Amino acid sequence: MSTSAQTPAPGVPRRLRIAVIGAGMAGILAAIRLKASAEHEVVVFEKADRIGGTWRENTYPGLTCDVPAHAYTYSFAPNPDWSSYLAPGPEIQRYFEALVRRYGIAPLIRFGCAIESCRFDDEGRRWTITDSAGRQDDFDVVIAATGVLHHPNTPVLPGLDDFAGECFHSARWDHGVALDGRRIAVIGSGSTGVQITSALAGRAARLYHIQRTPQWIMPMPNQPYTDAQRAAFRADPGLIDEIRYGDHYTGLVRRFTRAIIDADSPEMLEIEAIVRDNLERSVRDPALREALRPNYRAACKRLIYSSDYYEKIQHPDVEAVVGRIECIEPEGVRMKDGSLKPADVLVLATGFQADRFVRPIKVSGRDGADLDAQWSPSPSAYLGIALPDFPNFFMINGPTGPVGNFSLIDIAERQWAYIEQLLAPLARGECALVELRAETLRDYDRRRIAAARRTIFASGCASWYLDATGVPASWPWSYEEFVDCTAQPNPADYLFMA
Ligand code: NA7
Repeated sequence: MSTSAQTPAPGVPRRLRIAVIGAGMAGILAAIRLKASAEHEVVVFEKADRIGGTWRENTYPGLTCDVPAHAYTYSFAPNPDWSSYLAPGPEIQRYFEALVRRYGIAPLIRFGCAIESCRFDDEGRRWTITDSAGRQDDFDVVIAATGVLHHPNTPVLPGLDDFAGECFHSARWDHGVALDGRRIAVIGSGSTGVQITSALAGRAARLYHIQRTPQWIMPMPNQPYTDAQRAAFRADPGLIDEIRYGDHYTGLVRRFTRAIIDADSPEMLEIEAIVRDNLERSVRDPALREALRPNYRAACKRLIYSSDYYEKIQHPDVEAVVGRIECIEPEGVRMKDGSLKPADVLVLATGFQADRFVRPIKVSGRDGADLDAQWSPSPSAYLGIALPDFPNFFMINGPTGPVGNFSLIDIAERQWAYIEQLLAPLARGECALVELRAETLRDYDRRRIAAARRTIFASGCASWYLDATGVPASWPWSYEEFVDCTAQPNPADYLFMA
């Protein structure tokens, strides 16, 4: 049995060897789909010893997906058992683990296998993948399903190493550290910092939520599903479809994307009114209310959904600390105003290096093209999927795809269905390589950047949406536009090479 990719013969249908990098939500999707088609040989490389990606790595208290659970679910694997409208992180991890079992894809996964490089061999017209142990393997196609927010951002704060207590990043939660009755400082007010603060309020003896920039909070009730509701979902999957495909949720997504792409739209004004009203109604103390009032527009940073943050921040043992940090001292956090926030535990909810897509894997394409160089100063990929100079190399949830407040699973499924169509001519032997035309990406980027500058993300705030040049890197058009663009590849956008 051959385990390496064969040099393709023109016109002869072939079984492709496909490498999928990453066994998170996107990699599992690709593996399930490829296994179901049974057409190709698939190897999934996973650097950890478990599947799950972001849901494996993030285990912090309060972790909840802010997309409704029934929409954050593969279309082909609805889950009647979600415990609540918004699912807790561990439940999502269990969902993926159950699917890996149900679809029998574990045997396809090489765990503990960190890929160091992917090198395209111009002569053999295949990819050589090398892992950190120096093992090499050849493939016809590489699918990078390496995630979006993956590499923790550790802030540069003077004295951080001298902190006398326990300190860890939110995505590296140390479950050996006691929390109850202790003094805890949480740095960062993105979705993560807000969820952690809400979860620890009332548990910590003293909880400081330290925020350089306060955030707008969109109220989002999170009702648990009752046993009767779950039984009804099981009996009638149409009820699940009503949640995920019905007017309520899809209407929200459509209105939200319209708001994002037109900062002066009625939809945007409605969002602003809701979050302003939430702040006014929920925070009693006028001084605290003003401290928590952002000085930029709603949804400029990724909008935070929470039903209880404002309530929890007013808990007697919790203090919102709005301002800049001077340094970390052994006893706690010293603020620029001179105050010390004494802490036993320091949680860095300081986000991720959002432009690290695929890297640190070293990828070299046709004629030695270097991915790092192509992505300097900032990464982009056509529809978040494909690049010129990197034939047969496709991404799921790659740069410039939609990463707004809606289901990345839906986005990944659409991208995968598009990629499958690009694989088809390879499998039929009509060509050996499919590669995006350079002009396709150039034209896309020209239009994308112009549109991105008009989105709410560019309305004057710092956020992980902005690339190194200050341009929002998220899909800048409507959801419907994404659906249209990914429905079918336009052959004119690609080179199909023998
Ligand atoms: P985010 O949304 O990137 O938030 C990171 C937070 O950390 C944000 O409040 C930052 O303040 C703060 N930060 C970062 N560096 C520092 C320093 N040096 N000092 C003080 N504060 C700092 O990350 P999350 O993990 O909350 O959420 C990421 C996504 O995960 C989320 O959007 C969902 O898609 C899921 P800043 O606002 O820059 O002043």
